[in-house]
Amino acid sequence: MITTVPTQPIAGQKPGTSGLRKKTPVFIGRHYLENFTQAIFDVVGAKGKTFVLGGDGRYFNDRAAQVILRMAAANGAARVIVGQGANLSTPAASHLIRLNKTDGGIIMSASHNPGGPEEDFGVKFNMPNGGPAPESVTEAMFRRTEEITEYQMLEAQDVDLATVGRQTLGGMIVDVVDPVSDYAALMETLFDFPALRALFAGGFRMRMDAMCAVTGPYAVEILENRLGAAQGTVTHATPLPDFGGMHPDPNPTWAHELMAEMMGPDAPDFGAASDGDGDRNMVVGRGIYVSPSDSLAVLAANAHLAPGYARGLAGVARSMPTSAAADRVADALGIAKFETPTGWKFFGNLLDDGKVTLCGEESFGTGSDHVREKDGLWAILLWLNILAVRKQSVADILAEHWAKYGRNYYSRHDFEAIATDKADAMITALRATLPGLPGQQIEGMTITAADDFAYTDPVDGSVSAKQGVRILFADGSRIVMRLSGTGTEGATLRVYLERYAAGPDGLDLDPQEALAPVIRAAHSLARLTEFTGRDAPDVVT
Ligand code: VG1
Ligand code: CO
Repeated sequence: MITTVPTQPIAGQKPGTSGLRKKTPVFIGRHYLENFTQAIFDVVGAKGKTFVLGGDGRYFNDRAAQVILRMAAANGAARVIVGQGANLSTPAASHLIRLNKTDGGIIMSASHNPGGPEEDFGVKFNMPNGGPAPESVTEAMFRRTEEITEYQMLEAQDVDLATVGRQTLGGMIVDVVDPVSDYAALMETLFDFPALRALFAGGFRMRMDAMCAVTGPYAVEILENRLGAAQGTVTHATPLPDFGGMHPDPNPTWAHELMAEMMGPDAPDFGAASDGDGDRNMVVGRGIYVSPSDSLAVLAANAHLAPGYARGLAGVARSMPTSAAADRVADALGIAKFETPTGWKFFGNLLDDGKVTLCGEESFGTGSDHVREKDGLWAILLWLNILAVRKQSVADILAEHWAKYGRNYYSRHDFEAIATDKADAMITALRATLPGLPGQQIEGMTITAADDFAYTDPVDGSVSAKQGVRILFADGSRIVMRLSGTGTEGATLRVYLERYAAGPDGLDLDPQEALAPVIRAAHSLARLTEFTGRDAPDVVT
């Protein structure tokens, strides 16, 4: 029984950096999820196709899955592969899309944003390559939501998503699969599991904070069950619809329990955390935090120590606001390097085309060509593999890295929930000043270039403009400013700060101290307090 339900466009269904994210009550609102889902199927086509479906387990995930399944069946899809309980980490969903050669997948997630009846929800579409839909596709979906008049819905009972196995829904096959097993098998092909088992058997201690989000079952299976890490290594391991009230954003502010333990007297050898949907990671050594930009650089320099990357890397890509630490490694290795706009969708073509093997963002995202999403647990396993081979502490590995390449001091300052008009006014005013900046002196530094980053995809030639304001200095320092595209309330201003120290002296400063002149320059050039009323950031990473 397929019903054609009349509807009308709902304003604002425009996907941002990573899918459509809104407050949960908005998503639960009449026709909201249905309109967007129909727009997805109208753009990519559903008839006879196979999709993957899963989410990060947040509030409304289970209900949304039933709606999407009924709509997929009504739109003529042949088969949907669903993670048990409607759960799949984002990297696991990307893997299932590729493994089963499906026509794409729908991921229900608002990633690192809090979950719950009054918090955030999100939906995004991933392409047959396993990666987030590019801008041309998300734009088409948005346009479709602006003209939609009806959607297709199958009248049927709920599918049993608790039980692994095959069912039918109307004429469509629904395969409920274990969310972990295929992903864990992929990890076994990339990393030296016997060496990692030996590491843990030798007394290596680790803490993994899954933050009550989707990674828990993956981390328990891989770290504790397969690699023999002590029971209880993974904390907050049970995914909860409201993430237990945690803010599942793996940074020093929100993963403060992990940070306290790693900086404390009985710190284990290695600490890690992941986000709501399992694509982000934070890595911490005993007494030392690893900035995501440094993590990407260290992984690039050492990836060949893991079996999956023993042949070396084709190239490395980083998002523009990410520090240039990885570039220095690429140059030393003589491999290609790329600088893309923020968001994993921009890495897809480079990975598909074999131009790069590793990618990373300053926002705790690292990944490789094994899937088409960033992958938190993958990054943690690569670090473990490197630690197992090098038999050094995280602190020693970082110190050696900086001694060899110099150190890109780096920090991101987030100013959250600014009134959108104020944030827009500040960026507009800043843009207007850019042409006059080169040659000017500020805080004893000379500005050499200032622009609004535009990216031409080297594979398909598509152009993405206005991806962030950059101000570059003669000494290699840099300021980047952009507005977040994942928030659901007001505007979040991200200020990215970088300063290079070649060494051998001055490699051990506190990043905030090392960056102090750059921070002052950023505030002054953007007239940040004047426009926003803020003088201190809400979150510093
Ligand atoms: C943020 C990060 C960006 C990341 C995106 C999605 O976007 O800065 O690097 O790709 O989140 O990550 P924005 O537009 O808010 O700066 V996730 O783990 O939220 O899917
Ligand atoms: Co995420």
